[in-house]
Amino acid sequence: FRKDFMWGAATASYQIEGAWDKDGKGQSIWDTYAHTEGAIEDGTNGDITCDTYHKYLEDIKMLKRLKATHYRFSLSWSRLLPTADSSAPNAAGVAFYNKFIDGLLANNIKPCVTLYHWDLPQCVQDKGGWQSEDVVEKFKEYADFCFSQFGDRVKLWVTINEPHVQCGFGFGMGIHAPGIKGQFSPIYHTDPMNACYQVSRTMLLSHAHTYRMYSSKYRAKQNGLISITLNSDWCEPKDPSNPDHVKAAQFYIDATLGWFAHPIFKDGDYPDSMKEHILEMSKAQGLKNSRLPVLSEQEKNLIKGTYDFFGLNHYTTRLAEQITDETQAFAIHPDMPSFVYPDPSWERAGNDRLPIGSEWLFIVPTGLRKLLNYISKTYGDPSIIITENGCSTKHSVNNPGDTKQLEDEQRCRFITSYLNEALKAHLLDGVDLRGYFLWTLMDNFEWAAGYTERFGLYHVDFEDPARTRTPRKSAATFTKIIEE
Ligand code: GBH
Repeated sequence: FRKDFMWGAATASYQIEGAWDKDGKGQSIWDTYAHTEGAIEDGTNGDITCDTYHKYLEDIKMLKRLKATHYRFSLSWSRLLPTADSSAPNAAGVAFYNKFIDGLLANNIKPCVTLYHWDLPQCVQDKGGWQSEDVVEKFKEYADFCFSQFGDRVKLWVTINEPHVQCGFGFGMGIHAPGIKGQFSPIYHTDPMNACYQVSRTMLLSHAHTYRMYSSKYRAKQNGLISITLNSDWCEPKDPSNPDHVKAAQFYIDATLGWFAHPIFKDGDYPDSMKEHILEMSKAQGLKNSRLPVLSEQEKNLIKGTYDFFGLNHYTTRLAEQITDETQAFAIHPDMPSFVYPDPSWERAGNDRLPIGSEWLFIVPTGLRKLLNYISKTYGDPSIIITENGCSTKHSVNNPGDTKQLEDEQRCRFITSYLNEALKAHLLDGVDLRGYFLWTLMDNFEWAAGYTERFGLYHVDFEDPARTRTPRKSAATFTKIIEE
């Protein structure tokens, strides 16, 4: 890897901070959602979680011990701007992030800051949230505030984390905050506006306006890099000699990664395959226009090229074939003509006692190399930073047989093998890879799965008021790789 390769771990505000209502913080949609009966698998929430708001010095020590050169974390919008009004900031919130950033830098760890990792202020949600055009100005105002406060020291910015997941889970299936079940969901066909696609547009516009504002107002003085983080599985045709399977695999990548990557990294617009298929599906339902909003020439020009690097979150791989009447029930959503599934021979995240970690996570290191090559070829060889990659175990606090799972052999192998494939992409294939952030520094609130899925290099004891952090074996493995 390059001499200046970024070695880090990643987290997100709602997943680690806690102090959900302390010192003037406003509420976010995740505070609301996690407090909703039945929303979270184990009935928990992020009220306290790792308590990083009070224990941030420990987090910095852990990063130092890891020998991380960088740390990716996100800011809580509602902690900084409780009413989403930048003329009325929360001084305690600003002070917290200042102490945190200064602490990192004092230990020679460079911050990579995500502005938005899914915790929209509830007051913005109450005015329509991502479904309203007004959010674009609000997001820009928030970003402007963050650049003005922290941009003297933060040189690496991510606007939005995984817009695809926010759209699909928050507004389609409704299994993440704000929990709006749209037409996107195979189960609920209640939303004629198709919230999911509307939201993808306001997210693209928020990102693009923010990028351009940084360039015109801050870049010359602060000289940082700014982009977006997109998540993507790798996907292969079940039978590479079958053209339908090839098409299905390509469609899956287009409609997940390409949905945001084509507009930003290619030509300002959604992939043709996606536009054509959604139009066809919309017409079949008797609609005159496509549910996918058409981007104007002006919008396309605004969005195109708004990146300084390609932020990639990658975990797993799927096989694809075209959907049939028998497999329709397993479609991710009604507009998805590809049936995707894992190869049963692939190893699953998990361990001997609980053989399945996250249901969706199959360990396919070669997929990372292929995906990196695909991004490099499709999007004109951008600098790529892997902003997340990691592996989980299932962990039930109510199971007396459960252990801390400190000897996490599988996670050690996961890190080593995925990094090895990333190295091949860099050395053998010439992909411009700039950094790797492991998800995640310590066990934390895993969204709808609560505390049942653990991705941490450090175990966190959520029953202990001190939230004691204990390094797993994988922490030492990661450090050894960084050192060598
Ligand atoms: C990341 O998303 C998030 O950025 C991070 O906050 C999170 O903690 C981390 O992953 C680990 O999950 O439940 O079968 O419907 C990764 C992308 C997309 C992966 C949704 C899991 C759920 C599949 N995620 N997917 S399923």
